[in-house]
Amino acid sequence: MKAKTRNTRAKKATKAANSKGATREKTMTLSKTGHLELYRQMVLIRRLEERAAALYQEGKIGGFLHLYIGQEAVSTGIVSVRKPEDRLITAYRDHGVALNVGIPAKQVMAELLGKETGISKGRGGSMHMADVTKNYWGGHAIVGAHIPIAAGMALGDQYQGNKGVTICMFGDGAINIGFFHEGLNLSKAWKLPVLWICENNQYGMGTSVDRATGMKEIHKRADGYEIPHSRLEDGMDVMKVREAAGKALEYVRGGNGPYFLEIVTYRYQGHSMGDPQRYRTKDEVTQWEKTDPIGIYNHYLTADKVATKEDLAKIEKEVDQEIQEAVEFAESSPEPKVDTLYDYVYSPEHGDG
Ligand SMILES: Cc1ncc(C[n+]2csc(CCOP(=O)(O)OP(=O)(O)O)c2C)c(N)n1
Ligand SMILES: [Mg+2]
Repeated sequence: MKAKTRNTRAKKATKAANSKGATREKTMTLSKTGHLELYRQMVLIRRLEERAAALYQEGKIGGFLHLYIGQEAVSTGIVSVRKPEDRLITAYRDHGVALNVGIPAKQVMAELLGKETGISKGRGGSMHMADVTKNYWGGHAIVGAHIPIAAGMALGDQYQGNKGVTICMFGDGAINIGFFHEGLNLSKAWKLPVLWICENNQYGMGTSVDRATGMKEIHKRADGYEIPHSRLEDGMDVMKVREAAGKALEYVRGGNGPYFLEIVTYRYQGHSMGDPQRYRTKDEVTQWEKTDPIGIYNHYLTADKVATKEDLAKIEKEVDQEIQEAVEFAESSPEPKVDTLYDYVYSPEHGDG
């Protein structure tokens, strides 16, 4: 991806919103520092992934690489209302969440390059980033398979009387998988403290939600389990995500059992690298680019006089520097040694030694 395309998407959205004089209802209050931090995280995700895409083209990243570009407001808004005791688990489009929870960019980048210094010591790659010290339980490649794991973690917390709740994020493609129904059913039957979040980015690989799912509004699936639910139409606005996730978390924290939140969003890049994207039109992508989460947030922050253009430009510059350092760190880091192949692998044959 060329540097030119990367900046224009966000800038176009800002410009369009500026010229329309777009306004919005102020939702939750947040300090200037808080707003700038959310902006920084979204820019960090985007810039890291843009560099990752380029490194992939150079053959420095192997395997799968699923980019989160376009969806930054979702994970950023959710993580901003999460408490440290809340467990978080997601699917394979996980770089955004990894950065939001505070895994340093250099460890994320090193993991993408399969280096020993990566957050999963180079064994996980793009789809398997986790850091249990941050209560972040990964990064899961099998569609929907982490849903019962989330139910299990919530059961563990309930059993032990812990106060945290479990936040489980998954894509629209996970809702027709058996795991989904098993997990949701048990969460209701056992009144588990879990927040189910479906990131509806309109596609599961090359299949649109309309073609794969009979029900138009995914959140209504939760009715089948008598789990309360809602849908956020504008998942491109980080403050709206923050508000919706905040309310849903309050419900779950109140000991009321599970809640289901659908967040509508869009991914600008293909499913993984090398996706010819024949399943959608350029026009459709352009329409969604008008609400680019970074561009729109940039507009609101300056229009509402929360931040100046200079404040935001300074953040972007700092992020560019951070990404540059992350790339240098990752490229100069060692590969895992071959004789450590069985380390961190549970196998009765090899024991745990
Ligand atoms: C059980 C299972 N079946 C099929 C696949 C292949 N697969 C990988 S991603 C994907 C689509 C998932 O779409 P969605 O849940 O909407 O996530 P998104 O890619 O949109 O973030 C599929 C079918 C898989 N990884 N696991
Ligand atoms: Mg999807």
